[in-house]
Amino acid sequence: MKIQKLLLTIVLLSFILTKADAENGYDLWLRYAPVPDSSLCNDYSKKIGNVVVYGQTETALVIREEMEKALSGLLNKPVDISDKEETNCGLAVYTSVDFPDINDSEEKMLIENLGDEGYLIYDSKKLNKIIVASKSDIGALYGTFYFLRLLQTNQAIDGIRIEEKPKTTHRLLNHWDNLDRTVERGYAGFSIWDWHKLPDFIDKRYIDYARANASIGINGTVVSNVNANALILTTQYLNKLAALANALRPYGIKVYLTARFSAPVETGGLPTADPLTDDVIEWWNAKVKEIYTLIPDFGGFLVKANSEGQPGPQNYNRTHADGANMLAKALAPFGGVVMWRAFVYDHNVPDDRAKQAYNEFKPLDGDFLENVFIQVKNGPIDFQPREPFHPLFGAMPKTPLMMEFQITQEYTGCATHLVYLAPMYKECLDSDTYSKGKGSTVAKVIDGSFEGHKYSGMAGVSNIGTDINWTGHPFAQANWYAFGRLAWNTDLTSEQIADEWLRQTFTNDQNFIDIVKPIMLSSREMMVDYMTPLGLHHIMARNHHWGPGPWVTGGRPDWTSVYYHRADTLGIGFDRSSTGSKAVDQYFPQVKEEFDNLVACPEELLLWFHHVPWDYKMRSGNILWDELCHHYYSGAAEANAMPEKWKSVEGLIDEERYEHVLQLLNIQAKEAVWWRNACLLYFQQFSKRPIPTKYEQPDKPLEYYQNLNFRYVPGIKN
Ligand code: BDP
Repeated sequence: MKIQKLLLTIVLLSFILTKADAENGYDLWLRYAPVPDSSLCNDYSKKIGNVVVYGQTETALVIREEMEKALSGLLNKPVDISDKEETNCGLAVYTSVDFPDINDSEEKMLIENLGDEGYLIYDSKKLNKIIVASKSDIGALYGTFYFLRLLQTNQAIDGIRIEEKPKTTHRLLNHWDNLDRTVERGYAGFSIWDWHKLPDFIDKRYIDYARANASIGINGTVVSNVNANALILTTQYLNKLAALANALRPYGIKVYLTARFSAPVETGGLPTADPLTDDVIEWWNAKVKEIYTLIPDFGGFLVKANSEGQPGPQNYNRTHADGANMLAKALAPFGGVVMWRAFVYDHNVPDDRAKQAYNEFKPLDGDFLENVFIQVKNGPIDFQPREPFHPLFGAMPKTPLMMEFQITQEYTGCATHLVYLAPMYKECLDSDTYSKGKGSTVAKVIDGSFEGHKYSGMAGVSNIGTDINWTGHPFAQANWYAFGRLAWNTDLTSEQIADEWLRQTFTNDQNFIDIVKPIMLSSREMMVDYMTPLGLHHIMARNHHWGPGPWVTGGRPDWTSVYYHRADTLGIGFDRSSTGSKAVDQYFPQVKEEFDNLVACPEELLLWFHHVPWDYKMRSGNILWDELCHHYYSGAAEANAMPEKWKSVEGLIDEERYEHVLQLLNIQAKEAVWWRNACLLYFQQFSKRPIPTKYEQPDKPLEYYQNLNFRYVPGIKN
């Protein structure tokens, strides 16, 4: 009797524990929860029947494993995956075109045309089965994930036909991870790269990281910080990197490194890192050779040079092109690329910081070798909640430009604010540069189709860390997901991505989707409203960048807030018009005209481009000051309404994540009010106007906010 009781307790306990474990967020959007609708589940079971995944490569093995895990979960019964044809097989995955079934068929040509990463999924009446097929095993892996997404989001699969290929060749995460495992601007714990235990210990996390990335089409990872440490290039670390590369390879993910420009001096013992010096060229050639001996498919280098104190070719009076090409020549024989960042600005140049990258790089268009990308942040300053698109997009037609988005929420609420960033990414991608006439969107510039560039790409600064749920905020997973989906296909909408992410990550329950999707979709605009409305930017606290700091002054001007908002008794905003800093001149005429003209300028960018009087009449009829108050108050009000909205989903999802999100929403609500009060009280000193009486007035004076001081905010070295 006693034993029976004990056994029962163990069973119950393990049930409770697995349940808790199952919903801590670790599984991301790959939860493979049972299909809730039993008739749909039966349909799937009947249709899919037995499954065959052809091929014996490591990737084919990975596909079999993923299929087994996914189908057993979704169909709620053990599903066997075979590597040879069985009778009544309803689903077949082909990892190359050399299989009898698709030989000579019209599909074969199509599959070839979809390229190495593309795939075709179709319901073949002739063969009486669903086929997932690609020229390569990696393409078949991507196709598998697509198919599984259909099931996870409970779509019909009868008669399906899907042709997919990525819009860009390089879809990369950029980890700003240091070798000591701190993460610059990381809010989800420490770096997942356990350098100390590599190469002998392969953390299961690496595999799950690879699965998650492959499922959204990410095909590369820069594992080290752009503020680089030359140590990563030493043989000791390269051996560790090789082990990591081996773990990620079956999932189609290549490893890349940041290259510290002064590495030949720091670890090579040379007296100089001048890129036109023979010894330096030889050092890099030998280093690259060594890397490729260990990692035959190494992706290449990402370089932050002559920016924020990082060394670069300008230390030796050489150009960015001299530096980038020297590395590119070393990498070219092995198929590697250089991603040279355009994020450069110099405090010695008294010019508007927003103009400097364009001024530096535009004249170099045509000087870079074929395997050099210029990697450009979405906007001309620095990942602010809202920026206009970077004027370099469209301005360097001879050079492939790689988009750099920030996924980690350095300026968008760290890991405590629910801010879905897809609308921000889309706003930039959909912006019309007019570089080739109307319709020359940023998306088209970066996909390389205008000029037929061999390479094209998108990079996202990762928000991943050792937190059990990877990203800190459960909803921050959506930003990782959205980045990958958009890097694959810039045409997807924020709404589509939110929908599929929610269904896979939480539930297909329509009640839940109807409540939470609108929260996600409006969250970015809400955050802009309570942080930096109407084109304000760079008014966050110094160094850690968490919370408001419109009063930040002193030190180098372009690291202060007053440099950017320019509030005075007359008005507020940075005059970048043709009578101001002339930053508008860097855009093509149609865009310039719009931004330059006070009346035509989109109000959401007004204070980015113009210094505007406090009593300027806005489109709403409000004067500017009242409109500013309106935005700050409506943003904070929306944030404060979120916890209540979220409470209405209680019981529709697991308790663990429900509670986790609720607590974070309460933090966000508080912090939105903090931003609102601090900014309005500060700007009020200049506007000398009241906060309209209809609003709840700030309950603390400005000094209170100015005196707040925080130590040990995550994301920086303290
Ligand atoms: C800034 C970050 C800084 C990065 C820099 C960069 O504050 O930590 O090193 O971007 O992109 O936004 O290089």
